[in-house]
This record gives sequence, structure tokens and C-alpha cells, in this order.
Amino acid sequence: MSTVNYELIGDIGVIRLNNPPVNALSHGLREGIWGAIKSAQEDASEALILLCEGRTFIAGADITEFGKPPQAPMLSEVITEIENSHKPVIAAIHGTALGGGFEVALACHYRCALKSAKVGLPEVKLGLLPGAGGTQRTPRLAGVSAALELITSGNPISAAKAESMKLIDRVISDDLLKGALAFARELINRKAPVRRVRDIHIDPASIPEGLFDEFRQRLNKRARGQLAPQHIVTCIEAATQLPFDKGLAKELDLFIECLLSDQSAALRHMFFAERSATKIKGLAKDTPTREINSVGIIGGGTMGGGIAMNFANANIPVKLVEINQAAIDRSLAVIDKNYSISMKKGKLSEAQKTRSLSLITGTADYAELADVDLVIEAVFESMELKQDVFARLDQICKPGAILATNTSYQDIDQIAAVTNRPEDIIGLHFFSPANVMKLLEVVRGSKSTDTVIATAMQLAKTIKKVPVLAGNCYGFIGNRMLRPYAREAQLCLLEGATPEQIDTVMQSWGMAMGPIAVGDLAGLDIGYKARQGLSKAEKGDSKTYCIADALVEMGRLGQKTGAGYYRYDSETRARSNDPEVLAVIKAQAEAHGVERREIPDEEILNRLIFALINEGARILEDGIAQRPSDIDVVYAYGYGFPPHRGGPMYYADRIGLKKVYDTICTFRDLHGEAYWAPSPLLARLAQEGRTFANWVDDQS
Ligand code: 3H9
Repeated sequence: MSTVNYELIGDIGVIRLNNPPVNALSHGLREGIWGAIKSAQEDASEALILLCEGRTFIAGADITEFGKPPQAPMLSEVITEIENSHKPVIAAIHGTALGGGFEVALACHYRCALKSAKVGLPEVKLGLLPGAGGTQRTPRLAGVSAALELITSGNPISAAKAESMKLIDRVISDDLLKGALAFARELINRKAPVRRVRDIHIDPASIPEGLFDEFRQRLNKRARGQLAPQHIVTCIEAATQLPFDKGLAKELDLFIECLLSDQSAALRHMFFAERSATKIKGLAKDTPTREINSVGIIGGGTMGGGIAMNFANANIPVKLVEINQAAIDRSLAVIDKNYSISMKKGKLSEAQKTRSLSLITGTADYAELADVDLVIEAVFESMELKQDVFARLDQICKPGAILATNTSYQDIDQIAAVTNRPEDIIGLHFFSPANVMKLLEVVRGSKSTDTVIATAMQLAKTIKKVPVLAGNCYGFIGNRMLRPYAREAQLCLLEGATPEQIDTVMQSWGMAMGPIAVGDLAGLDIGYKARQGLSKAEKGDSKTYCIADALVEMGRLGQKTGAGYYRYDSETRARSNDPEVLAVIKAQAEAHGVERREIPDEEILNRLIFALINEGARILEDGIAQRPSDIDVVYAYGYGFPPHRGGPMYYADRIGLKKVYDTICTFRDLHGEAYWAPSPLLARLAQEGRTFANWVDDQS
């Protein structure tokens, strides 16, 4: 079948698009639509329907074409052709009409959609704005406030919601073609006019005073440092002030500026990185998977409870194992509270909460796990304890059950070794809060089978996580890289920076939180307790933890005790600097013979980020991550790395590996080989003038 087909059904012309997998508006499709609309003007049709084959309506411009020389007809020309049609054109939507795809629908004179369909303008997530009239037509139909929210969030909405916002005219319950034909017939019978959205006038008096400025300020907080959201506001404002064509011209100018920006390049990298992370090298596409219809979780603490919620939300029943009824009750109460918070935020209905809660049951009896398809252990980070849990599970669970550990850093093989089924053991490392954070590190043990890995990757999709495969080493990908990052933060403190300086530098650069504030949030006692079990040699250089230890010994465990590196207001949780902490830092610096100095912001940034990059390169050398972009996904989805900077490895490529290497060598000369020996891979690529991205090509 060709990309665009045309068929006359009675006096209705049906234009069918077929460009798998998602009907992206590649050159061939644009040309086909343009031609079909043009030639249909001359035939016997009274109305035209634009409809897609396959799993979805048009999902947007073809992102792979960005950055390549443009080929006519441009999307804007296709859209003008549709809108200029003298016969009514009806978009018939199923799946997702996104970005340029929804802009095509907005240029049609009428829109109908299957009940299950979604529409939206997600360009902002790619650092772009709708560049084919979306910012001009949406406010004309839905109003300015609704358009601001829809386009700056980028989140799709249901067909029903779109209908209530006047973005869709008719919702169809079952057969889309049948429904669209009936809708077209109705329009023909009542001689419905060719209704062009561009002709709708926005009354400036209908716009609340100060709306745009207020929205810009909100975005300064919500999307700090990002270009596209601010430009979207400007475009929508232009729609209220300028004639349609001038508004379109403004939109195009700002779209091009976004398209050429580093931010959009980084976000487009993240889009493809997330998708390639799901592909496992050496794993056949038809690798069999196991069905996961029931799950057991060992440990109902913050982590176990959060993990349970993921499965319940996906309609998979969960048995939560705790030591006794009191612990079960505590755990279920926390889960209930978390669902209530989501309900208050409008993210969940009462009925959804009730259904999810009914799927989570507590038990103190391991024997109840005999029939589950998957068990996830989420107990305290002690190898002895974990081995004990797995030995018990091995006795109880049915053959073929997958046994997973949620450990953040322990050796998967050592855990698997206590079972008689090491091939069924895997790491499923969730991130806290587990019901919110999108990342799932899938950790491959040396004996984990392809089927177990493929099942875990598929399962991640079911529970709406972004999976990344990691090899088995201390801390896997994410936490292994976090160590040198946290180490540098501690050393900067000792050498002269304040907690606030470090956090401000990192947050202004785009990290969701600074590393010192993260420590307070997680609780300083966690690292402290973990260190208690280690020998002096295992603990390493005391300069990297002496401040944290001193604070814990003063009872300052972080936010939960109202004080850690900062002091926290008991009601608002607002943080403030504390001279007592500065005194601790100074005392520790003196005790370790470190002379404090003023540390430039740039040095802090480079020491922290380049430490991540250097360890990332070692992770690639060791084969712990499959590809550099997987590391980027881990950092963006699990550690608050700003997606508009594209993840640490992409960022390194962007600024140049030679620069990264040279700076690391300078740090090595100043601070010593122990922490700053450059990774051999980084050194080689820098010398060859290459990037991590093109190193990948050698590997495949
Ligand atoms: C835009 O429209 C700009 C305009 O305003 C102005 C222009 C002038 N292009 O996600 P999946 C590929 S910007 C090219 O796994 P799902 C994807 O890489 C665009 N390729 O499926 C993958 O390839 P592979 C605005 C695309 O069912 C395969 O399709 N639109 C595109 O989980 C399957 O994708 C968007 O931002 C594309 N636009 O989810 C929508 N989209 O198999 C982006 C997908 O080789 N797309 N591919 O890895 C999506 O959000 C999801 O793909 C969608 C399907 C929800 C549609």
C-alpha cells in the first residue's frame, strides 16, 4: 500500500494515510496529503475525510528529518492547502494526534475522534513549539488560558476533554470510519460551511489582565531556564494581538529559533535515547517472555510500598510481605495516604484509588507467595538479610517465578548464588519515591536468562517506567556514578564552599536539586549506617564523609529531624543556612589539614559534572551500560539531570571531549590520581577528536 490512498465512498472522499509506525509527517506523507487534497477539489466528492491506517493518527512531524535540508511541500503549505479546501475536510482521529498531526487536524474544518483517542501538542517536550499553526489555532478554539496550559505542558488530553474544550466536534464510540462517514453525511445534508479556525477572532477583552506575565513567571519556576515554554507564551500572546498570518509568521520565527537551539537538540536526543534504551543488544526481537499477572513484594517500607503502587495501578495484584500485622497496617496506611495525596492533586479518582487499594493485600506469611509470577525484595541493604530472603523464596516460589532484588548497589550474583535458580534472578532497581520516579534499572546477573531480561523490559512498559539495562557492579550505572559526584560535593565543602553555594550552582545549572539538599532529603543516617559496617579501608578517604558523620553524631539527620546541612522550618519545610554547620565544616577542614579558599562556581560545576562523565566513561569501558545514551536516560529520569542538557554523556559530547579530558587532567594535577585519573576511553576519544555518540557506531 502506498503512503496516501484516496477512495470515493459515494460522494465522500476518504484520504487514508499509511506511514508506519506512527504516521509521522515525513516528506512522502506531506506530498501525498497535499496532492490528495488538491486533486479532490476537482472530483465529485462533497466532503473529505482524513484518516490514518495503523495504530495511530499522525503523531507529529518526522523528528528524524529535523536538522536535514527541508523538502517541499513544507508542513505549513500542506496545512494551508487543507484549510483552503472549498469542500469541508474532516479529520477522523484514533490513537494519538500529536504535534504536527494535531495541527493538521486543527486545519481541517471539522474533527471527530474515537473515544479512546488522545490529542495534544507535545513539542515543548522536544524543546520546540508547535510550528504549523498550533499556537494560533488552539487559542482561537479553546480560549487563551486553556491553550497556554495545553501547549506549555505538552501533555495529551482525552477525546472527551478535547470535545469539552471545543478542539473536537464529535466523539465516536466504535467504528471510526463508519462514524466519520455518518458525521460527513450530516454535514453535507445540512450544508455545513467550510469552517476555518483562522477566521475566529479572539476578543482581547476576554483575556484577564496580566495573564501572560503571570504565566511567564509560573514557567520560570516550572521550566527554569527553558526557551520553548517562554516562546510558546509569546506566540499565544501574538495570536491575541496580530492578524492570523502575522501570528503564524511570528510562530515560525520562534519555532526555527527553538529548532536550532542546543536545548531542543538535547531533548530530541533524549527522545531517541529513551527508545533505544529499550533495545537489548544480542536479544532477539522474538525472545519469549513470561506473563506477570501477580506480584509479591518483600518489605513494605517506603520503597516496597511505592513499588506495590506501580503494579496495582497497572491492575496487577500485589501481596506485600511484612514481619507482623502492625507492620502490614503501617505499610497499607502509608499507601492509602499516598493515593489520597494523588487524589487531592486531581491525578486520581476515588474509584481508581479504591480499585488500586483493593489489589494490594498484606501478609506476614511467605508461603502466600507460592503462586506469584514475580517477587521483588525491598528489604534493608544488608547482603546477609537479602541472601536469607532469597534462600526462603527459592524454597517457596513456583518454578518459573522471577525473583528480583531492588538493591541499590549490592552484587546480584552473590544474591543469586544462594538459590538453585540463578537464571531467574535479576535486579529491578526502582528510584524513590517509587510510585513517582520513572526510571527502572534492570540489572542483569551473570546467569539471568534472555527471557527474564525481556520480561523485565516489557514489564517496565506495563507499569509505565523507563527501563535501562545495567550490568552487575557496585551501584550499577546510576549509583556508581553518584559516588564521585557526591565525593566532589563533599570535598568542595571542605575546601571552602558552603552548602548553599554548591546547591545554588547545581540548581541554577538545571539539576532538579543540589547534592547537599538531596542528602538532607534522603537522610544522612542512611550513609552513616552503611559506613558503620565497613572497615576503615572500605570506607575510603574520611574527607569524603567526615562532615556528614559529624552532623549525624549531632543528631542532624536531615529534613526528618528538622536539621542536617541546613535547618528546616517545622511547618513550611523552608530551609535556611545554619552557622553551626559552617562551624562543623571549618572544624573538619582544620582536622584534615585542608586550607579553605573561595571556590569559583565554575569549578564546583565542573568538578561535579566531570566526575560523573569520567565514571560514565568507565562504565562504558566495563560494559556496564550498553551505550552512552542509556547513561543519559538514567541520569535524566533517576537523578534530576536537566533533560534539556541531554544527560552527562551527551553534554560531554556537546562541550567537546577534549575540553572535558583537559579539565580532568588539570584536576588530576591539582587533586591527585586517586580521584581524577582520566578514563582510558575518554582519553582515547579526546585524542582522536571523537564523541561518545560516534564511538557507539564502532560497537554495533
Ligand atoms: C512536531 O510535530 C513539530 C510541528 O509542530 C511543526 C513542524 C514544522 N518522528 O514511542 P514509540 C518512532 S514535533 C519520527 O516507541 P509508542 C520512535 O522513535 C513532533 N519517529 O511508540 C519509534 O521508533 P523505533 C511532535 C517517531 O506506541 C517508533 O516510532 N510529536 C516519531 O510507545 C515507535 O515509537 C511528538 O513529539 C516522530 N514524531 O508511542 C510525538 N514518533 O521503533 C512523539 C515516534 O525505531 N511520539 N517515532 O524506536 C510519541 O510520543 C510516541 O511515539 C507515540 C507512540 C505516543 C506516538
